[in-house]
Amino acid sequence: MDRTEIGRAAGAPIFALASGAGRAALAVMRLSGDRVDRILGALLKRLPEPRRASLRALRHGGEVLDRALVLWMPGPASYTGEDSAEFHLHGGPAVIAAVAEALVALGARPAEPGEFTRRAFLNGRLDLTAAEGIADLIAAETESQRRQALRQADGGLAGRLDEWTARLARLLARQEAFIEFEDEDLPSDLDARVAKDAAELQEELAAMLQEGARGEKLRDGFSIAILGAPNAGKSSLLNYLSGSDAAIVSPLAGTTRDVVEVRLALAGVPVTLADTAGLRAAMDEIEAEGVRRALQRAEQADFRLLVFAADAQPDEATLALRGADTLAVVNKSDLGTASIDALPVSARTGDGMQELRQGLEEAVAARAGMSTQATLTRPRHRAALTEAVEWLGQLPSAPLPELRAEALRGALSALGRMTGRVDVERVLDLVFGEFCIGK
Ligand SMILES: Nc1nc2c(ncn2[C@@H]2O[C@H](COP(=O)(O)OP(=O)(O)OP(=O)(O)O)[C@@H](O)[C@H]2O)c(=O)[nH]1
Ligand SMILES: [Mg+2]
Repeated sequence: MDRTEIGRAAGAPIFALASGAGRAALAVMRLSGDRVDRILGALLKRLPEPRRASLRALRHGGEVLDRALVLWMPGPASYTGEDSAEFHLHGGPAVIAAVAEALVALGARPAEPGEFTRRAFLNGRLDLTAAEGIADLIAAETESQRRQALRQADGGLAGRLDEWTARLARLLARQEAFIEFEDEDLPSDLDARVAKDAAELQEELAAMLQEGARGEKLRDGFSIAILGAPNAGKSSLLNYLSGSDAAIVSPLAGTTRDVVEVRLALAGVPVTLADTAGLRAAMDEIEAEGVRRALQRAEQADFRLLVFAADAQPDEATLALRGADTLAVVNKSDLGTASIDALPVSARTGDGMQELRQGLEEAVAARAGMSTQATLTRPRHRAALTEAVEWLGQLPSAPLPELRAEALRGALSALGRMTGRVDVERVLDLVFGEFCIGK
């Protein structure tokens, strides 16, 4: 859709309950768009002082609907950039319904999901990555998620992207100058310098792609599958680690059939820990399906905890899963010593469990979590950045200066898509600024 088109349609007054549904002490109703001043005027008789909380009676149809704290925030210095207002109502459903009805009668309509933030973006109040940061902040479950989301909402990612965009734009400016003023006395190595700087930039972007995997995992959560022979104590370990009774434990081999999941935080990252059916030649169809699901989980998980038992020979099926992204333990260390080199633990006595938890935390921390700088958090970012890196990768082999400029332009617009700001004007400013063309 055309940006200006949405922008124009965005002016209609919208409202929504900003607080959760259900009975609560307070309910926050939010209103934004043109004519908000008139709607407020109709409900309150006169507008309150801007940006000051005032306790006012909301009146409609000759009746007082509620006595509420009212905030009047004229645009453009509001969240959406439009004229906005907030009512802190009493939180009963009837109050909310009455105020909503009055707002509709006065010409506002219920907002669609994300519509306030969408308007904020269209009005230049925030970029796309900051908008995503706000969504992530609302969904954040752990401290690290909250920090990452807040950093992104505050423009941390956009800031890094802006820096690269500016550097790319300067490169493009130099490349364009080289094309335009080839006959004039520009430094002769200009073209080569552009190529060298572009290669440096490409390396930095590629490094961000690498570290971005951590940010994405922190946002989406990390998955660990517990695998091993029947009776090795997988379910006991899951219960111990999660401090719950989520999985059934029994001395019968083949107890667990379904995948049993628990959620816990390790190293500040939300982790899904999955207990699976013991790996063996199944006794019946149901168990066979359980083993199939266990192996599928082993493949999908970000990390695997392999469980052997001190009182049994290591089994081939579990041994076969050893490799990268795995940690092996020998459970039931209270019953004997291991015949395999792996961390001894006991779900019964708790021996080695602290080391196990630490090992898992380290594994998670190495693969997911906060980066020192704002980083990628979504597949959308990864796709755009990958494209930018690919464009820059084409530069060294591009035979003509025009094609090199084309590659730089491609990289610029890929980066611009991430923030939603493809700022051609600024690129032109740089072109004309840096070279004092016409001097
Ligand atoms: N002595 C001892 N027994 C344990 C330990 N951990 C688990 N067990 C016992 O081993 C048996 C099997 O434990 P589970 O946790 O059900 O084993 P599992 O690997 O989930 O087994 P399946 O679901 O059948 O694949 C139970 O009787 C547990 O009480 C341990 O550290 N020491
Ligand atoms: Mg089990």
